Amino acid sequence: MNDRSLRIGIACYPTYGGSGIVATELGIGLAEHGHDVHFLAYADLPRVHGASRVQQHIVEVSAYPLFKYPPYDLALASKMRELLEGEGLDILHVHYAIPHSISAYLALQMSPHSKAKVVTTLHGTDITVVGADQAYREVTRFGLLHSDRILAVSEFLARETRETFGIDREIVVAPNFVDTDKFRPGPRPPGRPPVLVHVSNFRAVKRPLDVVQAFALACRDDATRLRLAGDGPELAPCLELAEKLKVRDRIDALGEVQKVEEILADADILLQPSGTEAFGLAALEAAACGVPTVGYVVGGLPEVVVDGETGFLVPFKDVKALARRTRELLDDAARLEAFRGAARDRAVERFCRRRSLEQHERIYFDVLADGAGS
Ligand code: GMT
Repeated sequence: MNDRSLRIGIACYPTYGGSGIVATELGIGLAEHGHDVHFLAYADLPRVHGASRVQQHIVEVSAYPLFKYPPYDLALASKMRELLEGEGLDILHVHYAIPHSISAYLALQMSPHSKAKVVTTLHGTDITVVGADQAYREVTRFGLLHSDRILAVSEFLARETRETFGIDREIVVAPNFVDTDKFRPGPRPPGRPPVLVHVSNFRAVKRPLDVVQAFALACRDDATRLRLAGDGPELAPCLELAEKLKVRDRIDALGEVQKVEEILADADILLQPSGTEAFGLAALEAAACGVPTVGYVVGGLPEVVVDGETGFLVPFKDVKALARRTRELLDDAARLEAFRGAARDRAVERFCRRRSLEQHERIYFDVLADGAGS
């Protein structure tokens, strides 16, 4: 591999989970490999504080009475242009198609001397929900077609993208990854009651109400606890449902957790019955901690969780099956142990951080080589 140091711009949403985590962890890793990384986002990215060879640029959107909707995409394009010209970026890697890929296109148009290449990573709802919406469909397609490389976090998402937008270009699968040194199995103190965990932003798409229902069905009369990590609009309804089902006293609502690896390392099973999931980063992080996932067969989740080996995937909306599989695992210590080992091994072999960093560096050097002769 070419070992030249690159100047890489990374645009992302400053979110606690999903694409925000993937983008920031990727950038920090690339900087550790000797590249200079510039993050662009509309708010601070606490994870990058103190990292060397990393700078962050917060995109300010000025208000004006005429603007009912301040144009973030334009402010972002202007900031991107500044970095393309001022820092001489080689790569502009945008995470989540909307509006980042369109802003990148605009920024390149405004920087005629820049030879930077645009890489767009698709994360999920940018294609399956927002991008598929008639209001954004054509502009998303435009952003994709004008990216020099399109990456998707799963085979599922690559397929969905081709079908939704009628694109027959190559889409490279660059799966989510996990730091398997940080996310690792922890000691389960002997004798402590089993612990189920759910980690999400508590939006309807994550179906956390199904988690509470399955917990109530599977663990009606025992001491098993359910930990809910994260916050969002569905959390309060979940706790109301738990009261109604008389399991509230065995549920710990932890709110937004900074060190999710500690929560996962102390759990036995992750309950993750999302309605759609392009990949399922929480399931991967759990696997790295030796925690099997029980969820629905949706989207790219089967690429992360192998049914019957590293977890169980049941038909969508079948809460009874979710509860049954959970109970089965809790009652079969040998099987749970086998799943735990298999989940950890698969995370290390297929989805470790080093492998992903090398894949991204390869993609960057390839795309730069493509453009070198033109
Ligand atoms: O829509 C979300 O859940 C947020 C989104 C994001 O961009 O943060 O998550 C998506 O990206 C993650 C990281 O690539 C994937 O692991 C998630 O599966 C994906 N979520 C969905 O597809 C619903």
